[in-house]
Amino acid sequence: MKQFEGIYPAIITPIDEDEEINEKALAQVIEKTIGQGVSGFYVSGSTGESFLLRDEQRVQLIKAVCAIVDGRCDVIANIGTFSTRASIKMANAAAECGVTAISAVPPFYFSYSKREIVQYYFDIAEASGMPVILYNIPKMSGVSFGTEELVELLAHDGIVGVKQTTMDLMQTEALVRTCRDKAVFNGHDEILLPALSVGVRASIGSTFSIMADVFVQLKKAFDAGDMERARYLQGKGNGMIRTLLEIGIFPAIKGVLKLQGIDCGNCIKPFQPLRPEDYQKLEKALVDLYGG
Ligand code: SI3
Repeated sequence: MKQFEGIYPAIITPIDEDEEINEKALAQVIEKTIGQGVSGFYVSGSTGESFLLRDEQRVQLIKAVCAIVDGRCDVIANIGTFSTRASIKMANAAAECGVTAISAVPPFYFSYSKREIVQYYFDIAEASGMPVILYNIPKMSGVSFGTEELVELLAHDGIVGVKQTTMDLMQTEALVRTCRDKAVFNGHDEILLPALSVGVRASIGSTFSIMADVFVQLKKAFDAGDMERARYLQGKGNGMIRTLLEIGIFPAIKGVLKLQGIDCGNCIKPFQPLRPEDYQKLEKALVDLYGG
């Protein structure tokens, strides 16, 4: 079974003024982060504003990322949509683009039973034949998985891992210990170091698009047993994350990329463009992170 290890940016979706995908800026973000040592990309996720994109835009995005990456590292595509049939269609399209694995948020809006959600994942895995990574993000999806439910899902041969966008490190630790042949991804960048300490080996996160180098170095320091440096780097990253969260994480990430010289446009409306005072805060956070 494939081993996933390292830092995976949950990549933003650069757009132009008509809210169409800007593939040139996408390539710039990908090249910058590959140069910083990332292991792959998570595309069409929350950070990618997937639920604000049209279906054909999501496929265009996945195709473009696979073409730019061109086999140099992994590509994981979130194909989750509102219905099983539509998710399978998106999974098959992602498979044709050449992704390494697919991932799916649980179906939301209607309050499905756990039996329906479990079957949703089994149907996607069986119909697509692709390795599936569960996307556990209770705060946004409104679906809270219990540890036993995740273990039951992970027992399926086609389900190869779970992305834990939750602060529940007790659950993450239990999954790492119980499901040894599965990949447990950390999903909150601000707790990468504690997640590594409970045995996690890979992390998917939105802020890696702007500071992958910090987190690649953090993991290296942890692996080398240099806890002082690992803590220092987590603290550095968290300083930036605090500012991003205060402003609004996804628009703020695009704002930082603009300050770093890659114009990815705004987020899709109803997200609002940043204000001059937001850019001032981001400039200061960048100086605190990398120096002036
Ligand atoms: O699908 C995705 O785009 C992600 O992987 C999102 C990722 O888990 C982020 N979660 C949310 C809710 O934004 C984190 O990277 C998060 O932005 C970061 O830890 C700051 O809280």
